[in-house]
Amino acid sequence: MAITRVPTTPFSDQRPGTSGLRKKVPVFRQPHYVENFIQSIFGTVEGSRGATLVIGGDGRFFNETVVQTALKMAAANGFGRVLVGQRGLLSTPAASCVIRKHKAIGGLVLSASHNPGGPEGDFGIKFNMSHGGPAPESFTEAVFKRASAITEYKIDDAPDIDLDRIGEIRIGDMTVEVIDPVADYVELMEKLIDFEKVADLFRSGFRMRFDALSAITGPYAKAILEDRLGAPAGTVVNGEPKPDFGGHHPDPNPVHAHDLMELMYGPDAPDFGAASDGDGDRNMIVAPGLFVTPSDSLAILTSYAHLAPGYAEGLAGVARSMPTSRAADRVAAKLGIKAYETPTGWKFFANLLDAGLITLCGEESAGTGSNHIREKDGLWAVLLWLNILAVLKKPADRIVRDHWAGFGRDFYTRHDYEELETEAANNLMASLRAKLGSLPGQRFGALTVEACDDFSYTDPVDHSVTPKQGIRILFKEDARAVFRLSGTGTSGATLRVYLERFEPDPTRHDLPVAEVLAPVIDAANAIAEIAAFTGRDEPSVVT
Ligand code: G16
Repeated sequence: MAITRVPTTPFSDQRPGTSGLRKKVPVFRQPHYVENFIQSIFGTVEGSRGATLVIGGDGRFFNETVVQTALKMAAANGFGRVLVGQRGLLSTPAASCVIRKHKAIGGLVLSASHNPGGPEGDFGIKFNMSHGGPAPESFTEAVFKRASAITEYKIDDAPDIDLDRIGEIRIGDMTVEVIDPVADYVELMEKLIDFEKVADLFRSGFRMRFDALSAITGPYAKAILEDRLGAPAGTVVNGEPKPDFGGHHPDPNPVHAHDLMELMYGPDAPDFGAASDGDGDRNMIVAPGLFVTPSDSLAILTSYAHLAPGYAEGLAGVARSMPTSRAADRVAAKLGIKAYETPTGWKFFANLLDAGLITLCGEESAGTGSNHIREKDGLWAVLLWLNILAVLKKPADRIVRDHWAGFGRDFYTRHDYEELETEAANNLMASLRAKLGSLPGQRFGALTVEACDDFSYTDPVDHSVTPKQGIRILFKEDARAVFRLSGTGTSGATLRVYLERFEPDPTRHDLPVAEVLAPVIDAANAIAEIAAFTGRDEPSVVT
């Protein structure tokens, strides 16, 4: 077997976004497209000669093809050993866990997360560092620079390997170990969560539904919930990962996980409902008759994490992305721990976790995690909830309402305007930025602007500055609107508008979300002139 140097020319669109390079499958299928990007990553990784690399993905269409290519390129680029999930599978949190446990130099994670799959769907490639988390912007920019000037890539001309069989095989001088994608992850969960208490909960007749949306978490959820914790067979639904997610849009929110919502709001709702996304890092929590916003979920987990063995000593601090509601900050204040506010993107949590400044972190986009890995972790969040439910012995909806009664409720919604003309979206943001100086003091309907800015983040650990991370508008009436453009979309631009209002009065906590937020929505629409810039009267998705 020989190493081939293949001449190539750059593609101009290989700049990674919020979470790696995400594009439509046909874009990735262009000749040399995948190879160029992987070569640019391998060229950027320092110390790769002889090192261990992890490779795996969420099983979406094109996953195995890219795994085979990546293996041959890893061999040609001098890696010593690759750990690859059986059938090329590894959930994103499991990849992070495997990288850390086996002290790998990093990992290639193949996923477009919650975006739809299939031949016309989305695909993605990202690199995670040795701490198990997504590469920082300094790394991804270096990858982009290389990709923009690439002239050749290296690949071993070995045949495809058998990814079905667990065990070792060689490609050139490199060892490939096909591993059970679930085992290391289960072992880690056992250390953090009181499996005995959760098993007792299921023995007592507790009923739950976990909807894996035909994506990667199915095998993990079955192994843990049904096989280890004794939940009845059938607790996990849509548990077989499919290349097109069975036509599901694997985004665990009330819109896309509608079957789960219907069940949980119906007459025979089980005690607890949960879902995860395409690559297993997101989670959705639903109590009977009550969707728990990711922002509230982070706050509640922050309140009660100490009930699980992994967090029995308490939390060092908590972090949330800027557009996430401030619910967790209120809990942090009560606990006497520090709360951090980061830009959108899991990578910003890594420094805080590595420095021991925080133990938990989370985002409004259905991501919650802790210092156990350096990715958000959907199933872990569900297990921590189960641990808390098992100890508190209170219904999930009661826990949420008690939380609101104690801390106040942050009414929250997000409006997404998808597939906008990129220029129109950029113009809207530019116009908003230009207005910032004149907004304070202005009244929009029932609300008055108190302050506004374009969020800029200074990392408390390495002091790097990340500017322009979203426009924040604070209203005097304890409400907030945030505007930013998504960094994970694959066609056109997506405008995200995050809307929230704090309500301390418990007698108002059961008001409909739409009613409480109507003045904030009106003010946000007026300030950003959304209809004028985009031609849209309604958002495409409301969560
Ligand atoms: C990724 C990032 C998250 C971010 C989310 C949405 O999640 O890891 O930190 O909140 O994208 O980003 P955007 O608003 O830019 O689309 P995932 O689950 O897609 O990897």
